[in-house]
Amino acid sequence: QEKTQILDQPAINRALTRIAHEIVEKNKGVSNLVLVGIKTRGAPLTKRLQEKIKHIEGVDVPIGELDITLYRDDLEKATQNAEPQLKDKNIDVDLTGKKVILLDDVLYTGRTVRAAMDALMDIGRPSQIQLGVLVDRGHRELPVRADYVGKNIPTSDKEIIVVRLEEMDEIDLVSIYEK
Ligand code: 3GP
Ligand code: 5GP
Ligand code: MG
Repeated sequence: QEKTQILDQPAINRALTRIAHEIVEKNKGVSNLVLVGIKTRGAPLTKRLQEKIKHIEGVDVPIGELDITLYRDDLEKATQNAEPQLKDKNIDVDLTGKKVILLDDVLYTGRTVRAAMDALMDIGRPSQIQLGVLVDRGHRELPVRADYVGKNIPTSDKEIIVVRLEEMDEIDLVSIYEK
């Protein structure tokens, strides 16, 4: 049941433009950066940021993607017994010595990001890992924080954030739903 629209298309676009500038500023340029999106909706966000950074700096920052999904050893078990883990990866660049910026649509418990960081460290040895998300909905269960945040949306555990992106959902819209 839809409650409130939080970000419309212009607002999402402005947030991503700001984050692109923040990435360039914090890293004093874009040398040695790699953008890695967490599927599914982290991937289109990564492409959009790559385009925006190209506008600012004139450089195509390399991108990759990780597919992190919930793993259940017993499908009958409740989701609270499931832990996200790496299902697939598509990263052509050597990550050793690179500054990797992980990107996802929503940050919640932090467990997906933890699994993504494990996967990155298995692939290579990045000099640094940073994190960017479109929405931080709170409720962290691990000491994870984002370096770049589109919008902080404090949620109750009965609410979920629905992120729709044009590339897959025909519309750009972030809203809060009551479960
Ligand atoms: P997305 O990354 O494409 O947005 O986590 C798998 C999908 O389920 C995500 O797809 C996300 O949108 C959606 N989702 C909605 N609410 C939740 C939630 O509370 N936890 C998780 N893990 N995923 C959620
Ligand atoms: P975490 O592992 O931090 O609990 O959850 C992060 C992952 O789950 C993200 O990939 C995100 O897509 C998804 N997720 C968690 N909560 C929500 C939510 O409220 N809305 C959406 N769209 N995705 C969520
Ligand atoms: Mg996601």
